[in-house]
Amino acid sequence: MSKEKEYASLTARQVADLLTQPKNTVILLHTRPDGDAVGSAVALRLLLEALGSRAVCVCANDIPRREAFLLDGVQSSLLETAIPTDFCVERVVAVDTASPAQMGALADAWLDRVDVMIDHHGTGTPYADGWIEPTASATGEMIFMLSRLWLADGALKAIPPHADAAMFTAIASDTGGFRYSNVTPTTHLCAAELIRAGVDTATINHRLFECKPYELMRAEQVGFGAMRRYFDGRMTVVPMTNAMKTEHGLSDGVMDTLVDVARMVEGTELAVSIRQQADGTSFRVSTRSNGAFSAATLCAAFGGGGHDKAAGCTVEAASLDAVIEKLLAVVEQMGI
Ligand SMILES: [Mn+2]
Repeated sequence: MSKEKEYASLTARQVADLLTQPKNTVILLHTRPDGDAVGSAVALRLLLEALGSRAVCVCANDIPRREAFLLDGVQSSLLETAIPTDFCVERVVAVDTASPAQMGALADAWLDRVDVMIDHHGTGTPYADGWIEPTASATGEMIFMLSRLWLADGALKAIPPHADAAMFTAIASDTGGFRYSNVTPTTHLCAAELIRAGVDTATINHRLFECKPYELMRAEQVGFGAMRRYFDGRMTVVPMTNAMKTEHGLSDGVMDTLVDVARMVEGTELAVSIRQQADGTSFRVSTRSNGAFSAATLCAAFGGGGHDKAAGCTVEAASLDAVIEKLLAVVEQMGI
């Protein structure tokens, strides 16, 4: 019988002291990395380097295009190949990664080697000693706290400017530009200090929230054109079939925001995007709830999962209409 391991719950001060010791450090971040994961990892890398360590950020997936500027001048890729051949790993820190599953393909080789986890998700499965702070809006807010502890105790004379920019990016990403309910007075105080330190927040906000690749906007346009509404507009569906992709020359890499298009329509309680997969008979369904409707319960009916506000599943069906029919039956049963 395997026994559940007990992990120590660390404070910011303890983590700060631990990481002050110079060591070759691998910083792990979760699969399909977002701005908080990448920003936190890059900021921590630069801070550890300023403290005398060598450090490298590693993820199961390479960096998304929107966050690519964070790696500029830091390292060329997030993949394991980014670890220099002469790098003898002495310490492993995981950031923004709540559970082993979130490590993706890296879990096999790295999970048991994690020394410290730094994360703000309160609902994960701990896999190492760590500092877990569910009141922090973003892991970036926690890295900010570490950076200012090091500044206050003299371990650091200055914060590398790119580290400050990366922390701001992390916090702005996870708060949707300081708009979500996870924003606290502390979040704004962190941002204020980062602005004072000289972070170019306007440029970062533009990159994160006001600019999209042309092809992605084309995909949104095509999806918007095929939008369907049900239950007096309380459910909004944006479909993307293989025929639509072919006709408009769209690749699968630009489909992630379709559900956000559906979500923006006034009166929408449940937003759904349905993307036909290459095999033709499986459809990837992403759902978002704007209100009390549970996206997780809907997707669980099809073997998927997620949170009440955001969930996903894959539905097998002969056509788009058949998928919608299946979804409508469950939504009607749940009540919307
Ligand atoms: Mn996060």
